[in-house]
Amino acid sequence: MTDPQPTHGLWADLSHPNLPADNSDFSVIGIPYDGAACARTGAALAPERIRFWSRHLTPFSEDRTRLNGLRVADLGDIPVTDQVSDFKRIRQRVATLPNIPVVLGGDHSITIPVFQGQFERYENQRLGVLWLDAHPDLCDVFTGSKLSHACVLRRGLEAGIHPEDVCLVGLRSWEDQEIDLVENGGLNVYTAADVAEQGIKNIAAGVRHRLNNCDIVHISLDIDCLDPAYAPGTGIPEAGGLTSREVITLIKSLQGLPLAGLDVVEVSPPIDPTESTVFAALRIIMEFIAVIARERQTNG
Ligand SMILES: [Mn+2]
Repeated sequence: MTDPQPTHGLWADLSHPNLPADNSDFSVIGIPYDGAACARTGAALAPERIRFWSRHLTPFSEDRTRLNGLRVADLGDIPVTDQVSDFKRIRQRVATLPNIPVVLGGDHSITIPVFQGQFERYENQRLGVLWLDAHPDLCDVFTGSKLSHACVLRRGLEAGIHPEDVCLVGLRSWEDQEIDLVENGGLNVYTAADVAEQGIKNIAAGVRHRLNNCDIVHISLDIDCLDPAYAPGTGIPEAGGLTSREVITLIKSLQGLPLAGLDVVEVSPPIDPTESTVFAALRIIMEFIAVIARERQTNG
C-alpha cells in the first residue's frame, strides 16, 4: 500500500518548514533510537511515521478547541549511535529550549536525558512527573545496562525527582528488583486495575492533587500504558491496560498544572499493522497541545 497524499501540513498545519523554536509554543524532537529495547524493536521508526500522519490531522482537539493559534517548531531528529555521548546532546538540547518540548521516541531510554535536560533547564524547581506506562521502569540494571528502557524512572529519581512528585498510571507488569521501590518508595502508584476499579476521573483527581505542589510537570507516556487493543504496535504489549479514552481524559484533566513537556515512546511502526498505535500517539499529542491552548485562552 502506498502512502496517501497529505491533506494538511506538518503537525496539523501548526508547523511549517524552518519555523524557529524561539517563535513557537512547542518544539518537536524525534529520537529514532531503539537500541535499549529488550524485546521487539522498531521504535526507531516512530518519529518519521508520527510526523507523516500528523499531516492528516486537523488543527482541532476532540472538543473542537482551535489549535491554530499555536505554533509547533519541528526541530528534526537527534540520532543516537552512542547512548552516552548522544544522550548528552539530547540533554543539552532539551535544557536550552525556549518552549515546551514534545519528544518522540524511540524506546523509553531516551527519556533519561529528557529528564536530565528538564532538570537543568528548570534548575532548583520542583519537577513533577506523570508517568503513563504498563511498567515502572525502576530497575537499577537491566540486561547488563543502566541505560536500559527498564531503568528510566530509576535514573530519574537518582537525578533528583522526588518520589512523592511522581504519579505512575497504568502499571501492571513488574520486575522483582522494582517491587520494594514500588511498594515502599513513596511514589504515587495507580495501577491499570486501580483505574478500572476507581474510574479515571477519581484517579485524575488524585494525580492533580499530587502534582499541584510541583513547579513544573513533565508527562512521560509509554504507549504500552494503553491496552494492546488500542496500541498493539509496541515492543511489550501487556493485556489489561488503559483505554485511549481514559488516557485522553486524564491528560485533559491536567489543565491548570504547569505542564512543561511531553515524551511519547515505544511506538513501533513495523509491528503496528493498522497504524492505530501511531494514530493513538498522535491524538494524545494533539490533546496535550489542546490543554495548553485552552490554558492560554483562559488566561488571555
Ligand atoms: Mn513500558
